[in-house]
Amino acid sequence: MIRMSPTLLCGMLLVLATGVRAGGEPVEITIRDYAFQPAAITVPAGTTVRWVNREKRQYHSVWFEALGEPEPDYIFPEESYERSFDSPGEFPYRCGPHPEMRGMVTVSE
Ligand SMILES: [Cu+2]
Repeated sequence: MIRMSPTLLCGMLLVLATGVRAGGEPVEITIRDYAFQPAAITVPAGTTVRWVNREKRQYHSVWFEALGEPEPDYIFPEESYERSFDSPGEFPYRCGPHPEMRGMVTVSE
């Protein structure tokens, strides 16, 4: 039986409750039923976000069109796309093939 201090335990629970902090594992967004889930997230600067396609068959893309970038490759079921956010701001994105699929990443200080 491993004993843990209450402080350590609280810290671990906080991490579980708030998601992964900057510099840790990527924060994950699920793509399913033609939607980004959750569609809006707020992360601290320096966070990597990973979108994972959990559809059975449908491909999608994660396109930060407003940044003037070309659409990236489609991600097929069980594939993923990652992007790091180093500067604070609001970063809207959409799916290329499905313009009604939209999301927002808000990066805090
Ligand atoms: Cu799509």
